[in-house]
Amino acid sequence: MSDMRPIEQVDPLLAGLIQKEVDRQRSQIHLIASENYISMAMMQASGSVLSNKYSEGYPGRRYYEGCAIIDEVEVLARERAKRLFGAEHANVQVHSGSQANLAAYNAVLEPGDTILGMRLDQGGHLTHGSPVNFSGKLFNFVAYGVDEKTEQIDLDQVRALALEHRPKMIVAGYSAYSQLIDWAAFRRIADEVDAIFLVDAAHIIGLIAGSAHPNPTPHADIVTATTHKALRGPRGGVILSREKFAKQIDKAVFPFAQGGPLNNQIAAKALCFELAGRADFKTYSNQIVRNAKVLAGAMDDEGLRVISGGTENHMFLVDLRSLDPDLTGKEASQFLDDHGVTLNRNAIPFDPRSPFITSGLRLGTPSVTTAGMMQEQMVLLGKLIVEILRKRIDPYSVTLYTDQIRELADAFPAYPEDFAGHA
Ligand code: DSN
Repeated sequence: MSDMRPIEQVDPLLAGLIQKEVDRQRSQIHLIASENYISMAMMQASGSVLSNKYSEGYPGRRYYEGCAIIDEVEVLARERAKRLFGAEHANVQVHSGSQANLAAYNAVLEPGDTILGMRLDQGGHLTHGSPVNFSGKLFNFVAYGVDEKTEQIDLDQVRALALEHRPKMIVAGYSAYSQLIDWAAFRRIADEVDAIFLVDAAHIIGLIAGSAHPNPTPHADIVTATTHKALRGPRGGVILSREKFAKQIDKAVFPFAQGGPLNNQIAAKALCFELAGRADFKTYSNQIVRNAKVLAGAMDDEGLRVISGGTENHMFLVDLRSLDPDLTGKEASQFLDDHGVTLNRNAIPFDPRSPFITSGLRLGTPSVTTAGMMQEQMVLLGKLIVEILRKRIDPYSVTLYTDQIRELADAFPAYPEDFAGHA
């Protein structure tokens, strides 16, 4: 029989590290826009015996025996994803967002083909053409950006670049952009140049599930996403597509990009799509957006400039130079992490500083909303963050503000006090 002793007995060193991470997650306020807290049921699905099974192939067409139940789990996940987003096809085997993009590009393009995508330093993602990533090495990326004045996507520029370069694919959907995206306008541009329209919805997929953001699925040929951000599921990816691309997408995931699927994660995705279709998830995702708006407004009121004038989704960027021309994203994010608030530095549009230093911070509200914080807490949090940064060389003031941060974290913990950090 398998060893059924708890991890605390089998490997106290590792169990101790997991416990330390729970303590960190409980004691800090988390504003990293791509993170969230998973539930006990999600941990149980993700940590289940489904991890034991190899099942290369797809339901009904496997290379291993004993896959009948695994087939049911994968079909359940696929059907729930299709219903949730109104998609014709869903691939739930893809391990991550980056691999979703790797598979999706290779499903419908040839190496060397031109793709039009957003610049990484203005909100795009590593897989949208970075020269150090497979995307930039395998494909010829042409980049669009935001307008310098509005800091919002300039659709005229997107159209002009599309007409000039005739890309085979146009990519929309970003990692650091806080405005709504006009899916129909992108579709029109893609149709004009006969390009495939791919939406990378990794960041906003949870909002889409809860109807807090317009759904790109009716407009896009392919939608790639992750399941662990605002969607509050396990770490993993999903690809939604039109039926006509289904076979190509599936082949590009397995056998092109991956081997055996992570069946435990697929089970957790099935749970995630079920939960995200329930009424309380709609309330949750709308609250994420409300919290982001209030947090951005509170920081703006304190004199910290919010990029593009505000947010319509779960995140926003701030320009630290509006507080202090010498303050960098690196210094600010490290200082805040040391004083109870975890977030990430982020390049802002037309940032003169390097991506490792930056002039901005990115803030997102999925985690604090899961913890139960509402508008009232966002007003306080926004004010405290700005004050901590403004008074960072005054230890007495910083201590007063940090005490309030700690009180807020204690009042809205990520997990119960006695939780060991695993199912
Ligand atoms: N690393 C994720 C993010 O923070 O946006 C995207 O892959």
